[in-house]
Amino acid sequence: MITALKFTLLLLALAFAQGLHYNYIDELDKEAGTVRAVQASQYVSLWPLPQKVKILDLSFKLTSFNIVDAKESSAGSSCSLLQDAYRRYYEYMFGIAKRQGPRKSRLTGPSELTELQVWITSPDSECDGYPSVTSDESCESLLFLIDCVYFASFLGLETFSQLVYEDQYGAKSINSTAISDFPRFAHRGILLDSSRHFLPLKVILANLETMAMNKFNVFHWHIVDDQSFPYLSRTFPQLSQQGAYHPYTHVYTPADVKMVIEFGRLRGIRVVPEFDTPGHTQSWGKGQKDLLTPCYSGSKPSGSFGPVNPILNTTYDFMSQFFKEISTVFPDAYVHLGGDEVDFTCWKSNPDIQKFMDQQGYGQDYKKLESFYIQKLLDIVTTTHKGYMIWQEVFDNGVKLKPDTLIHVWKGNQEQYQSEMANVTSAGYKTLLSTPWYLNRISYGQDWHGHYKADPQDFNGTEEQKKLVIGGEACLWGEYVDATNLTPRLWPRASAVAERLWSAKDVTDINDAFNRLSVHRCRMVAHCYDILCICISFYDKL
Ligand code: CP6
Repeated sequence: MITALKFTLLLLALAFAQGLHYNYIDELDKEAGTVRAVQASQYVSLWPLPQKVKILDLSFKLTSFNIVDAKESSAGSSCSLLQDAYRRYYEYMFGIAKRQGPRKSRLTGPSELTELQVWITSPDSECDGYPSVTSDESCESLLFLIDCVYFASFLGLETFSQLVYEDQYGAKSINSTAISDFPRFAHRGILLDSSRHFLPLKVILANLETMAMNKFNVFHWHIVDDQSFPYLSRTFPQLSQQGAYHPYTHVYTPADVKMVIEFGRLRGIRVVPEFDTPGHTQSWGKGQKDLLTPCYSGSKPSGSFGPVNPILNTTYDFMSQFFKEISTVFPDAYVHLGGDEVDFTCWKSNPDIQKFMDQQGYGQDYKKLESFYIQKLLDIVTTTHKGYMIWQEVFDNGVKLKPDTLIHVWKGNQEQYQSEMANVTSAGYKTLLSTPWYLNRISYGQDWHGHYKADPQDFNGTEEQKKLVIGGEACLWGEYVDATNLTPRLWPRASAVAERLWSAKDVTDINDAFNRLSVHRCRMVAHCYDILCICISFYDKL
């Protein structure tokens, strides 16, 4: 449905004849795949690098510049998704201060450019949709015409804005450019962890803004974990009441969650929440009696608790209600169900669990008990009509999975994760990679080189297997990260991952990447102040 919405950005070069446009795209086609932005112009700092770029030494000044709907467009002023994007990118390129009332277009000289027209050729109603893993993100552009599909409009505008530079007199300018662009992988995510440290809403929004600058399209929200439960559930408010660091200030209310989702949608970014069970659930136990397994010390309960208790019916009643709520609050087609790092010590100590193990004939194989739980959970989530993502252990433990399950690889060294990718894809599952992109790990120097070099399709497997790799995620776990150090730890390091997941496989020149990334970093730093403005004004509106 969404892919049907054709989105055309048409930048009118008033002084230029049509003929030039066509010659230009022909030339790009002839050189298919061989054109690289860096060869073309000293002004180019595109990041991530588009698939094909041609930049001529022919520049235009942006004079009395406007981004407007084309007359022919079917989605016009009522499409707030687009209007918001025009406003944002205008302010981003020219600053908020200059925006004082409507600017009049006027006829200009031969090397001036006044309008970016946005032309949509399918129904306006699709402006209300959400991005999905199947959204078409490709864009074609020639000279000053950019032709994208719906959610790709942001990507086209982002690329356009990166092409704008100041000439030697300080005038905003752009060179004649032809671009043919599409992502190498459909799933390009960032994981943020709001449980180990609470992340204020504006930090999350600012991060979504920076993600958009890097063409990331999935925000994996690891929202709760052992340490705290900041998600305010309408069905089970006691979970955050008891489990958050603070019941009012350190929670995400339904309005907050809506805002994150909408802020992402306006940038073509999906929000995939993770509710990780049966491990990593200490904070859940505070507000939900009997959810966790009581651990024993000898024959007596020790007073501490382990993973979710898999042997009680009440556990599954709770999970049914809880995930029913989640499926309505989060519009994305996927939810991440975790399933990693389950510690069996507590289960082993509990006599009721031991009895259950005997009854089921599991012997001492606690992986079977874990699978028993996960299988029931997956059935519950299936009834909510969501697809699911899970960490690799769930696959490793042989849990029966729906064919469209996404398996998230995070463990091991290079050799181990490559063989895991081979195993997962040879079993026919789609997969995404995070192991080389644990950005919470830091070391002295330019450690982005390692992130940049890792390639999610580098493993022994057939072409069919490689196609099952749908992308990857950079993970910023929160044990040592809060609002004060999040931005410099994540950016520009995550940008390396962004280019690996967007650009062609052979874009591997580290020196060239360094030159472009240096400029891109400046752009992100410069935008930082504006990001806060944008986020705060957005925040105040609601
Ligand atoms: N929390 C959860 C974590 C981690 C995982 N799951 C983790 C493990 C190893 C490293 C970093 C983070 N903190 N819930 C693993 C998926 Cl190095």
